[in-house]
Amino acid sequence: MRIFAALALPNEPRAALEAEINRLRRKYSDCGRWSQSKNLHLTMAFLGEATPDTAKKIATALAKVPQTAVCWRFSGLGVFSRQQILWAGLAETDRFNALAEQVRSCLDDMGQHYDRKPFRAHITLARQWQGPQPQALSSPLANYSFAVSPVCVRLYASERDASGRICYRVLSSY
Ligand code: 2AM
Repeated sequence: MRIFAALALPNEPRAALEAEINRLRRKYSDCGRWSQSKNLHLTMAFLGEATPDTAKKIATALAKVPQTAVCWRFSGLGVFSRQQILWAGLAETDRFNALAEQVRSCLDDMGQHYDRKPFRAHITLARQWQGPQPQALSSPLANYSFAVSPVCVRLYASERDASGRICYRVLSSY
């Protein structure tokens, strides 16, 4: 299976992103493939193919990452042009960077390979993005503020449902 470690979103920021996706979709419906609300997450490390046994070991190791709390304030929208991804950025990146470093060093300690691309705290809103660049997309996201909440790191498997749509199955959370 294809696995990755990610943060699940608390309800309020998830609802804000869902509203933002719906708002953008009304204007740019054909410009990309929009994320489903239930799939929204913040990837900490993408591990790729792994056996169920390895996934279990990784889940056990990740459970040792100290618990912390973060503020899910958004900075606005961004685009990774090469990957054609429209994303929402997090404002308080230090906390997320530190957490990604802990998750990644935990994987390093167990000799587990993962995608080494530098971490950038973002949540994918649409893939195959053909729409405007972010400067042209004004967004209310940066105006919202949410309470600080405990993070929930999860190990997910990326799968396809019966109709071929991507869905993410939680393998573990702590
Ligand atoms: P994203 O973080 O930009 O959304 C499952 O595929 C998740 O892992 C997605 O959220 C995806 O992109 C992220 N991811 C990071 N590196 C990846 C890679 N090399 N291949 C596939 N997905 C990757």
